[in-house]
Amino acid sequence: MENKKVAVIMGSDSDLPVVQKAVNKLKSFGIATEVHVMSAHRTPAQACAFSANAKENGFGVIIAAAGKAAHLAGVLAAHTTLPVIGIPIKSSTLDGLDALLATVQMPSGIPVATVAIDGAENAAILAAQILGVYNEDLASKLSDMKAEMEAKVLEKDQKLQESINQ
Ligand code: C2R
Repeated sequence: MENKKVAVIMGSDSDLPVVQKAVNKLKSFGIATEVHVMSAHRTPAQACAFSANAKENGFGVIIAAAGKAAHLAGVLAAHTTLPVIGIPIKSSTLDGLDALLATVQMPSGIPVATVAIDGAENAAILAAQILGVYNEDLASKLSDMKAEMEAKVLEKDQKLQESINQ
């Protein structure tokens, strides 16, 4: 089966400092990634066309990051059958709660898998897990990542026990 790409779309270049973490994580898994600024509000025609053609252009998952009145992920999801993962960005006086609710509260029929406010790394891991269903190499990288995480926590616990029992 051909390796699918992940599209990372952000509503503004001001979102990049957060979105970069998703891009870095996807790269660490060796996933081919395209990154764009597109907006459901400011470039609606481009955003809709990108999403409508994404499957045929070799993408397997779309990640959409936006702050404030974050309609981007929902609008992209409306134009494709690919899974869409939304990252609500903390970019306003409302600390990202506005973007969280706009992203997560999708009407029935058009799901957006929403991660935490600024949860870019988890968006990348979730995208990798989706692609990993049909990609054993990727699934094994994800298993390695979990094993590494487990080893780190066990080491921290070990150190904690040593300092507490001194
Ligand atoms: P600017 O910094 O460019 O003013 O953008 C962006 O994601 C950004 O967080 C401020 C915020 O507006 C968001 N934005 C959206 C959409 N387009 C841009 N929520 C959209 O289409 O949903």
